[in-house]
Amino acid sequence: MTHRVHRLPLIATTTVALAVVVVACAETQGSSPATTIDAAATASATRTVEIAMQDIKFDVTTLTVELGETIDFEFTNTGKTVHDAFIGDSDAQMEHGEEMAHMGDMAGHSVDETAVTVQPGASGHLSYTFTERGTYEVGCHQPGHYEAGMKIQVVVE
Ligand SMILES: [Cu+2]
Repeated sequence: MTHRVHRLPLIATTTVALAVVVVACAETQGSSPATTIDAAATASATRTVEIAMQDIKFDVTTLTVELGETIDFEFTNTGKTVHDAFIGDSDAQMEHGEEMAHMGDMAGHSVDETAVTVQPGASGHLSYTFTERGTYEVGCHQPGHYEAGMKIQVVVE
């Protein structure tokens, strides 16, 4: 007796983040306004952004995020050379660039949770919560890459 294998269709990896914010409007007679929870109210959202690392650029150059939003960056290195991604403001980018330069072949000296290195053909993941308004950058700090424009401008609104 042959057992028939029923083929299940592959469910596309569509991630839909539904942020359901339920605001309970309790009428309060209190005189003092509620303590500020605005940031907390938006902090629950998580969004996945897929970015290809090419030689030598990211396929995304600008990204707008909401204050408190967490972005799951999914990098895929489609190029032929190693790339990395470091998140920070432009000052942090400069500092990180210098650190990388001084590191020489001591690469891997420290594991930085705001940076990921991705080999050709591989994928890398980075999660970051944007808690301050302003402009951030995601930069690749392989020699010459950031200078060549391999960066993403992230504007937090
Ligand atoms: Cu690069």
